Amino acid sequence: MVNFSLEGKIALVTGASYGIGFAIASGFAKAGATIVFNDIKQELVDKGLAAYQEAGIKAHGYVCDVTNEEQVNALVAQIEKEVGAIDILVNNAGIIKRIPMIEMSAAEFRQVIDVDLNAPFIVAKAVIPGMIKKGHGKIINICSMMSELGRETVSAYAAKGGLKMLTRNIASEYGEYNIQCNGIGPGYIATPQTAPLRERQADGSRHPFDAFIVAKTPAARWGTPEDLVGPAVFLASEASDFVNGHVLYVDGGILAYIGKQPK
Ligand code: NAP
Ligand code: GCO
Repeated sequence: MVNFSLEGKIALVTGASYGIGFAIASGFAKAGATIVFNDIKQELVDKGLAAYQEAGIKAHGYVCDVTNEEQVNALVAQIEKEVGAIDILVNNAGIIKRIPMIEMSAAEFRQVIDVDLNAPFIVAKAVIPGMIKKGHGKIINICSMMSELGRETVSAYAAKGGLKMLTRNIASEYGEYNIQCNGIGPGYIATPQTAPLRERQADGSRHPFDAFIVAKTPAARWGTPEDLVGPAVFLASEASDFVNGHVLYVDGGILAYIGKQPK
């Protein structure tokens, strides 16, 4: 019998007060997991706790900046004490800066790399010893179309290409401890992060980028955070115990598609 259940598992989803992280954590809870999440500010954690409660989910929320190794180590120790050792980690917290590369400061570039690549390293490093002790663990890194593709203004999001390779490195180094590390590469998903790309124009028409994405996606729509739930539950469950170092693109077909032919 294939086992997709997360019953009895403890899952830490970073930056999961809303958006993709919230949807994945909520899906994990429905599959039986105990949910722990963090966010960078108390007000976001409070907002998240209220949203989980409204969804009928008992979640544990903590303030923690995932780029800060000391804070992350303290968070993991606190979770182990108050909730239990972590079985599933989703490195979801992320940022993007849309700035033409020659106008971007090195400090801005570093900030994106810090949250989107250094932080998954820091958090994974903190939870792996507990997973080794338990004899199993699942790490899911939230990658991107930009793990494979380039586009104007998002040079620092190259971090997501690095995150794909970090995924393969963790899988290579800790697979023998029954730890599977995989990525999910979301396509274009309607969340606050992508809201500026979907804003209506002054004349009420669609943002040109919005129309571009719908045309570029065989599914002919933006994804929703809920589209990521099934793939995430699969990668967190025993059903994927021999899947390691893979990035599962959940993109409505973008990466498979050459684009619409001109009329
Ligand atoms: P989002 O709406 O911006 O949510 C990300 C969360 O992470 C926010 O709560 C954010 O807090 C938090 N965060 C940022 N920096 C942090 C830090 N240093 N420590 C702790 N938490 C921090 O993003 P989303 O669209 O749901 O995206 C979630 C993940 O998917 C990100 O890694 C993103 O890059 C990735 N992704 C998104 C899309 C998409 O189309 N939306 C596609 C592919 C990949 P603040 O609100 O304060 O920033
Ligand atoms: C952008 C977008 C993307 C998406 C996503 C695609 O400006 O191109 O924000 O980077 O958020 O990561 O997978």
